[in-house]
Amino acid sequence: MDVITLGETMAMFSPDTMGKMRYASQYSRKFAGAETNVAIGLQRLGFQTGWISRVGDDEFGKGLIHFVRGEGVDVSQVQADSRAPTGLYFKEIRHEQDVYVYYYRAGSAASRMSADDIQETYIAQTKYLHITGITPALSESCFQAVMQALRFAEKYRVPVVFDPNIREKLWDSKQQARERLGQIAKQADIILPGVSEARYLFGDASLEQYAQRFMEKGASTVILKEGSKGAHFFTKDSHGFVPSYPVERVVDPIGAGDGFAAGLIAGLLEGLPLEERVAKGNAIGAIVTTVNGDVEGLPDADELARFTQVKKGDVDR
Ligand code: KDG
Repeated sequence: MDVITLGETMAMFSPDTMGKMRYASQYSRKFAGAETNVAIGLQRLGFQTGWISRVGDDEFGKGLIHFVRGEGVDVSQVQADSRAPTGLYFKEIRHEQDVYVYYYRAGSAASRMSADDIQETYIAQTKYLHITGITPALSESCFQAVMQALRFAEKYRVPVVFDPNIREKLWDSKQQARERLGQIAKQADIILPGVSEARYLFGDASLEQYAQRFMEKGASTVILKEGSKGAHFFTKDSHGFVPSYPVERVVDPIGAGDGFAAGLIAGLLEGLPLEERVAKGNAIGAIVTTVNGDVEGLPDADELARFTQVKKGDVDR
């Protein structure tokens, strides 16, 4: 397996019209979750991924597993839990730059994941473990599941890619978020926070200081993302900035960070230099924003190559 990830995927309801949610009467049902967004992004680029989770033993859970399996992700470590429902989430697109999410996921099947759900042999055979800061925020047992996966990763020297993905709505307090995300960061090799997330964790400081704080915890590479502008990278002996690709129209920005993570990890697996990995992340993040849905825009290798060539002016449209 190239990459294993663990977390919650939900039935997602995207309004068919823009504006306040109270007026939205028609929705398109999709499926989304940061971790499977990354796994699906990698599958589309030709990599092998696996996902650890729980879904409700209900119609949404069944549909969700079909969908993720259909994208080629290994779902052998996903359990159907008859004691809790599949989580839901609704989007409110007031306009393309002003998008809100509402969760109906408290007590969901995925929030009942625990350390016992993590199989040592499954983690032992992967090239990378991908962790987001969403999973540990779901419940105490989910936090323990993440810590167990990290212990196995350490035992088998599996490098960890950590995206803090801070969801304030899911944490009990800022202090809890800071402590727990800090604990996870200590086990991570590559950390991908947004600049605003670094500020949330460490307060006001320079980009160099944020990178330094993460590296003091043990990370070898820190990528500080600045949305549509691009991303800054830092290692012990290098740093730089890779601008993103402008897009004509942002349709739905949610999922861009997961697209970035998929591109960056793909670049790692391909052995690309760091700058090119970041550029690949930027490109996929940009493409994702042009399509409605969190995974619908994730490109395959040909689409990705065409996007970057068009942006460089190398081909006609
Ligand atoms: O990163 C996109 C995710 O936010 C979305 O797919 C849903 O996993 C999700 C979450 O917890 O917000």
